[in-house]
Amino acid sequence: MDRIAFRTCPLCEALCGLELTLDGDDKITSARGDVHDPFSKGFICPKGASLGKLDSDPDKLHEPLIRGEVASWEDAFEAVKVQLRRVIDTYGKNSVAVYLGNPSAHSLAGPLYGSAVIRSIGTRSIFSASTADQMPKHVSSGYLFGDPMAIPVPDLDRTDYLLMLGANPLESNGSLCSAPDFPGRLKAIRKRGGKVVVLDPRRTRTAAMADQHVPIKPGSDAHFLFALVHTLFKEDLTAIGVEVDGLERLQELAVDFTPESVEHATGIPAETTRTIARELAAADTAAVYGRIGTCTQEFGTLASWLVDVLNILTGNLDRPGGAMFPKPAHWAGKRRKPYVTGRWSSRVRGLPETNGELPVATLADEIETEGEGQIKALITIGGNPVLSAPNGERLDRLFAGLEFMVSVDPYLNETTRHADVILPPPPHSQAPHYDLALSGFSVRNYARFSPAVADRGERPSETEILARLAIAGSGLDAEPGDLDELVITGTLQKAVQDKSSKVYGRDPGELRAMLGAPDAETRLDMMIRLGAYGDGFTEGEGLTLARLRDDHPHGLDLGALEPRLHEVLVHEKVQICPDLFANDVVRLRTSRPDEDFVLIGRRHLRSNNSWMHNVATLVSGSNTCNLQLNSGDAEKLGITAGEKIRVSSRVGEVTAEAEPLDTIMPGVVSLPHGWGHGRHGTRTAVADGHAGVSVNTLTDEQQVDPLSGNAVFNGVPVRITRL
Ligand SMILES: Nc1nc2c(c(=O)[nH]1)N[C@H]1C(S)=C(S)[C@@H](COP(=O)(O)OP(=O)(O)OC[C@H]3O[C@@H](n4cnc5c(=O)[nH]c(N)nc54)[C@H](O)[C@@H]3O)O[C@H]1N2
Ligand SMILES: Nc1nc2c(c(=O)[nH]1)N[C@H]1C(S)=C(S)[C@@H](COP(=O)(O)OP(=O)(O)OC[C@H]3O[C@@H](n4cnc5c(=O)[nH]c(N)nc54)[C@H](O)[C@@H]3O)O[C@H]1N2
Ligand code: SF4
Ligand SMILES: [Mo]
Repeated sequence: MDRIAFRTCPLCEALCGLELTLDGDDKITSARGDVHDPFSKGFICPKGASLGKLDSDPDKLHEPLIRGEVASWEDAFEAVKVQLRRVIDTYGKNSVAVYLGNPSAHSLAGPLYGSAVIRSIGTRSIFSASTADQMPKHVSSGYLFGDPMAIPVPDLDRTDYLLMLGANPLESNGSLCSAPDFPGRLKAIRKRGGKVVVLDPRRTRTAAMADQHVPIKPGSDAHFLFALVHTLFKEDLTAIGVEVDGLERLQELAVDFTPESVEHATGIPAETTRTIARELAAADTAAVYGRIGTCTQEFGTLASWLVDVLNILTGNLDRPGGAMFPKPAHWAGKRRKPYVTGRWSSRVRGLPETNGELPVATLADEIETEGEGQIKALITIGGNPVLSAPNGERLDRLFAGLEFMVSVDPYLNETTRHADVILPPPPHSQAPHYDLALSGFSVRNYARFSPAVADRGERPSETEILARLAIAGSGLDAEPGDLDELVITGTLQKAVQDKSSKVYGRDPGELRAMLGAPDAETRLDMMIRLGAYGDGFTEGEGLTLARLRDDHPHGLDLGALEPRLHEVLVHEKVQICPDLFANDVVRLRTSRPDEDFVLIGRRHLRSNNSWMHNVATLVSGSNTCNLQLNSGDAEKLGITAGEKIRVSSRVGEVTAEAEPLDTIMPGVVSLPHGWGHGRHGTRTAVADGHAGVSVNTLTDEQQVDPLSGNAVFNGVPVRITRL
């Protein structure tokens, strides 16, 4: 008998509700948009629609592998324990590295247990996809507001003017801005008479649907944004609505960034820049939004910072229609200590720690360079750095020589083929969902809890796998429930002593008695009850996990975003011009030599980073790994469509088919990331038939944004040659 079940789509940041049909064997036979979800209202994309195929992909692992052989869970965890302890005892804690990949931000397990894995080992060798992604934005918010997680999102549904840089939500469905049906929300801005302006080296589908597309040279956003700041000051167009420190210094820094002075760097005519500054200031409400194009570049932190500087200068920070701070259901109060980076540095290159982690761009150095603290073992959780990190080929070589590697991953892929032990989590149908990471960045306040829609039988959940991994790392004899109990009692004890908490002064034992058995869902229940909309353990009004689950199976709309800077601001005032950033402006001023060609990335609607190319319906048609280049450049070089072209950089070379287009700037070429399949020892039959090449064979791990340590994927110098 078929049945219907509902859950949040876990595949990207858009948080769409899904209506799933399951057959008598609990297999998902169809996935549609959940029309009753108050946030996504039935929106779905081709990836969400493929959840069933992804769930039941025959190449997925169901049981652990120890050196390629199927093993019992017990043996696998025992092997992990023995090997981790051996490496720690021989070489010390920092010799074990942890890499947390993108899906671990989309699961319940990653946010709840990732840190337990790290802490149980006590290692500082912590890496994640964040330093290949949004770390500049965390650093920017950390210094502006004191909290790296206080990232303002554009109030898409109410803004009159959206200035968007380095984002292509028509393909990506949005990032650091969870907005199901992002394309529809953009269209609505225009429909209500607003304006959308997109800065991108390519005329993407997003740029094409906007009112205005301004082509910008890769890596030059900070120049352009500074020229906007300059113009606002020069023409007396500022209208600051929040208290700030550092305004004079900012104004001084902006003095010589005239629109004319940045023309060469950005490729943008001075008049265009001036007009945008004036429009931004004149709009009733406006939001500036920068995403991955502005982060994964040499000046990622400066660009991310200037985005919010503009929101502040135009009076649009923290007001409806501007850039606002979401309030997720699990939000339990302001951060205490103001954020800093560089509390320690990486061993080999001296790169600063950010958010407690080190740049993935230096993972290879830390494995290769001998000495105390050299990485000898690696744990990957939902990550594929061989394809996703800069100079992935170097990691590929080095992973092969590690003394021990364990991966929590459903696939035997480019990265996990090096693992001694693979621990596969159950498919999405068998996992519950609550978006701890992304509901903090959504354009409406919204909460949804989805219980698992199918039974996983004897198989451990991902939360249990990570808990067991943490226990293995600690060397202690414990059960996952012991770990949860520790977290629960610790959290409650802190909460009752916190004056701003709903449970201040209460008896922690009494609160504990109101919760269930120690597990992931009980922890979530605790967070929601302590959270912004929670019942505060009163059993009166307010949210609990059970209420969210039973009364709101399609999700709960908690309203439009409201001004709340005072709730998140850790500093006394917004620090509009932090020293760390001001000092980096020197680097921005020293112009780079012009390169003949620079490489940028791109995303395709039916891909998702490196790991969804094994679903046949997603890898067909236009979802291909072509080298896009400007038609004029192609003509000059005599390159024709479909011709094989060699692309080389300081670190490597690949061969890809040319796709000349008039929608990409001259001097810019583009390859999507996440390809380069078909390697020996993987089990991804469909992906192997659509292998493509890895753009990260070309990207240079020695280039980073120095303030955040973030990888540079855009503006990579390359040479193009005909074969
Ligand atoms: N379909 C699909 N959706 C995804 C993903 C996916 O792989 N596929 N990945 C998910 C993840 S992990 C993330 S982080 C988000 C990212 O979401 P987005 O930030 O929207 O990412 P992209 O679609 O890559 O858009 C980045 C745009 O920046 C442009 N760009 C490149 N360099 C520069 C530059 O120097 N300046 C400016 N102004 N623009 C530049 C590129 O041409 C590109 O159009 O997407 C998520 N959603
Ligand atoms: N050149 C270039 N490189 C990039 C980017 C770019 O724009 N250009 N984008 C960067 C960005 S934004 C990101 S986020 C990173 C992503 O980088 P990573 O996170 O390293 O890579 P993914 O491709 O997302 O790999 C996800 C892995 O998780 C596994 N997985 C899938 N679902 C689950 C699950 O539920 N649980 C667990 N445990 N594992 C699961 C998959 O099998 C796969 O091995 O790539 C970065 N790399
Ligand atoms: S847009 Fe993202 S969340 Fe929505 S269905 Fe597609 S992959 Fe899932
Ligand atoms: Mo990402």
